[in-house]
Amino acid sequence: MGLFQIYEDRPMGIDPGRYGSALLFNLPYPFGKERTYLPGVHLVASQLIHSGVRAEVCDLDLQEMPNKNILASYDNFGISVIGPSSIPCAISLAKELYECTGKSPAVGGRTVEGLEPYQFEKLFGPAARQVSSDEGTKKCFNIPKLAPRSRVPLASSLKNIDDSLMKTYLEHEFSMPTDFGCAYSCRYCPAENGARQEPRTYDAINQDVGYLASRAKEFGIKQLDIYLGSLDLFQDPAHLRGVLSIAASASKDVKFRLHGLSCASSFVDALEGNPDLKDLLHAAGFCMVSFGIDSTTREFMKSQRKMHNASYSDRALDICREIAVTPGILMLTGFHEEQYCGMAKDVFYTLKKIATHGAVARAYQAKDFVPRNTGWKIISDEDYRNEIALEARQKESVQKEAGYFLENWSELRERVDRMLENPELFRNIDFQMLGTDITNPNRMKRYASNASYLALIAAAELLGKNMNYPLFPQSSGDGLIAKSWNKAAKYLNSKMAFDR
Ligand code: B12
Repeated sequence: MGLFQIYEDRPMGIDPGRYGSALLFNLPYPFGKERTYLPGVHLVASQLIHSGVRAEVCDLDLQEMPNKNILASYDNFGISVIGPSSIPCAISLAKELYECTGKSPAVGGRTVEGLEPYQFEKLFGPAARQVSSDEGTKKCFNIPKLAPRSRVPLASSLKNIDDSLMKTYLEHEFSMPTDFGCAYSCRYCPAENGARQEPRTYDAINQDVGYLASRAKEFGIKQLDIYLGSLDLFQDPAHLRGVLSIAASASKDVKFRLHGLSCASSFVDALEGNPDLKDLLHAAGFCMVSFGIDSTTREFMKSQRKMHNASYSDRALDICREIAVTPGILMLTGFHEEQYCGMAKDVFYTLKKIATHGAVARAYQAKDFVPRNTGWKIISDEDYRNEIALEARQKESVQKEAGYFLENWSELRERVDRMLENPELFRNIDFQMLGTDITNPNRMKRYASNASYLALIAAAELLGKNMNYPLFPQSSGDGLIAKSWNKAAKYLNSKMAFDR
């Protein structure tokens, strides 16, 4: 049966292939080991399919690069970049595709959206086209309309995956979007934020859950481990209720283990305002929620525009204990404004909650500036910097939030330029990476934040409650010591578990 006979909800009502063909690439894990994770770029492929492009996905983690003849049969190429650490690999793939086919691939994803056009040009040259919006996608793939991301089922693209690969994906954790964006705008966050969440339609979610459950049944897989890819899962309790109901009714065929991320305040408000949610969470197989706690210091949370405070964090963890859902504590250390005692407090807080609430530690090393966050934009975009400088003169809160970047932008710009000169250094702004002089210019604070990051991971590991592992940075030097260090770092990084 053809794809479009099953999925009648064809937003555009267009013949598949009317606008040619495209091959989209999922980049391999950037730190030298194989990763099995259903690529998120299937969502873009589904959008293109529903817009009339015959789109397919090549997962370079698990599949070979197609040969020249196969590549030549596609009209267009796309590359999705999930994080800054994948930039070096995206550049070499774009160049390879361009040299092999003469076609410059479209490169998109949240990281790429955060690069200024001059930065993209410097990194990719003429070998690639930057995609920063739906308009850009339409232009690159020559389509008059793009099917909306919230309406397309992932299943439209998943159906093109061969059976053995599909089985492998379903045997591992994978992500499924439930909504897009986030109403809050935490200062360091590089995600899509600052506007109301856009829910995915129940129809699209229903089709996906049904499809995934039926494939799992066919392969004899009893349980699906799904990361509900929302930036704040409990922000819209009514929508979440709908999502959970779909999972609960499909769980006759296959057991679900669902988990997701939430702001502590959204979680508390949702659970206290909707007491029925607890039973629905259990019926759907929801077992873990991670909170972006990030700090225990009030001043710091305010300067980051975090919505929760210490009492929300405590209450969220208490509720988890009451309803028997495992809490994950995302703890970022190493922001420029953090104080030494604050770092120590964060480590103790996490360890205490491991002991009292069965929490799991998810430690990260903060990066003040990454493509798409406020810090990066102030450093890189002069007009934006001037706008913020004007606001900062009028409002004390803006001065508190942005002052560091406004005062130090030229020193920080030199660091960004170093990354543009040597793209390998983009690996150093991965959130698992130990801080370096690029990311943490203050030497003493860098040592302290690296020490607290490692201490938290080591202690949580000993308690059997650790989820993340550290990565070792690349040196920008070219002497013998730097080269040997880079080799050793690459080896160690390939032994670390990848970020989930
Ligand atoms: C699932 C997920 C993962 C999975 C990725 C699995 C995979 N291979 O696909 C895992 C768990 C492995 C992961 C890891 C990381 N992730 Co992640 N992840 C997500 C999550 C939840 C969903 C991303 C997704 O697949 N969406 C589906 C895609 C297609 O949609 P989208 O990203 O919104 O993209 C839209 C547009 O950008 C555009 N688009 C995207 N790609 C392309 C490509 C082309 C050609 C075109 C035309 C358009 C286009 O179309 C989409 C809209 O329709 C988001 C949070 C969120 N809810 O958005 C974070 C997110 C993308 N992750 C993020 C980060 C930072 C990471 C890490 C780098 C963390 C770290 N250690 O530092 C790691 C490492 C990744 C790596 N380098 O390999 C950041 C990215 C921020 C940024 N500006 O760079 C996000 C936004 C989370 C956040 N709050 O900051 N992640």
